[in-house]
Amino acid sequence: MSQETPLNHPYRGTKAQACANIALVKYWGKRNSELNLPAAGSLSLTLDKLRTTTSVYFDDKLSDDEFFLDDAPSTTKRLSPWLDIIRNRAGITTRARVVSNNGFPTSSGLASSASAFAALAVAASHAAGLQLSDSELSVLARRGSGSAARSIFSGLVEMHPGTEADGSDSLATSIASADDWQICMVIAIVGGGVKKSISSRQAMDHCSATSPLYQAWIDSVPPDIKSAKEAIGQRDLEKLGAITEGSAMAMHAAALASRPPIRYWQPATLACLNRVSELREEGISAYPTMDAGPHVKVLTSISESRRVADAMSELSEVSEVIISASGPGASLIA
Ligand code: 2P0
Repeated sequence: MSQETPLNHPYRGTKAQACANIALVKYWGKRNSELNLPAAGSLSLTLDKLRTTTSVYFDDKLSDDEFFLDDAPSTTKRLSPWLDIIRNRAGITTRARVVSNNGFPTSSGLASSASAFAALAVAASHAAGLQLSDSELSVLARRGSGSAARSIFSGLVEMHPGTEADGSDSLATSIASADDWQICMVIAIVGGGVKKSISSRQAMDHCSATSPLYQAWIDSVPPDIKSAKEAIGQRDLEKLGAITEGSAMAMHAAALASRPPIRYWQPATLACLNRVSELREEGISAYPTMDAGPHVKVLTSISESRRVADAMSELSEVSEVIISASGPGASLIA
């Protein structure tokens, strides 16, 4: 059989899946908005339970890209410019039909753009006839969403800010796969997973432009990544947890100091954080983190995760609790 190239067989439909990830050392700020280059590195845990499945089909009959998200037609405003990167690279102009489904609330601080663009990078590149390495997929996913670069990989992952002007070295690498060290995240959803009032993209730009704490936040990232990698090397959950909690609080402190402030916290958020502190006093390894939303995610061990989840479930303001172990990297499924 002759080798398939974008010219002789570009229009297959393909399906991929990717897991969301939660940062233990956060990404919050860009050095270049157009190429979506982060101002600093980050470090994350890919989560088995938060999965996105995406199909991409390049179709000659389409005059525009089409996007269906969780069974409803959705805007292609962010999707089409990103697909143009793939089309340019593959030398095609064909429009695509993209069908994506999340098994968890979208745009509510549960990192749906991370799994979305990671799954899309795998499915769309393959559908366009490109064969890309994981590093190339990570660069491509980053153009859609900074956190998506990390979801290409399993388990514990480092995002490198890179130094090249074109962003070719701004990509993620694996630190320890899900098989190397199984740890767990308990996600307490508060407010029923409602959509957030300000996107992380707008929020981090506003924070970098107005927060007097922004530079201090950026300066805190490299030492946190270094310490987190040492903790991972030593399989030291207590040390990794302390960095996780500190990084989230530093990011939110910078966001809160923006003018006007960016405040994702709800009363239920504080109730969760207080309960996590109590769990620690009871001897449980439980370390909270928060993203661009009111939910609280708790880093813990597999053996202690049920106890942490039960404690979160008992809080009246918590509407749902998800326990997730470390998950796999993005992959083609059809
Ligand atoms: C993170 N977040 O490290 C941080 C912590 C939210 C809080 O990455 O503008 O959707 O698309 O690159 O990846 C969410 O930001 O931002 C995020 P863009 P993204 O997970």
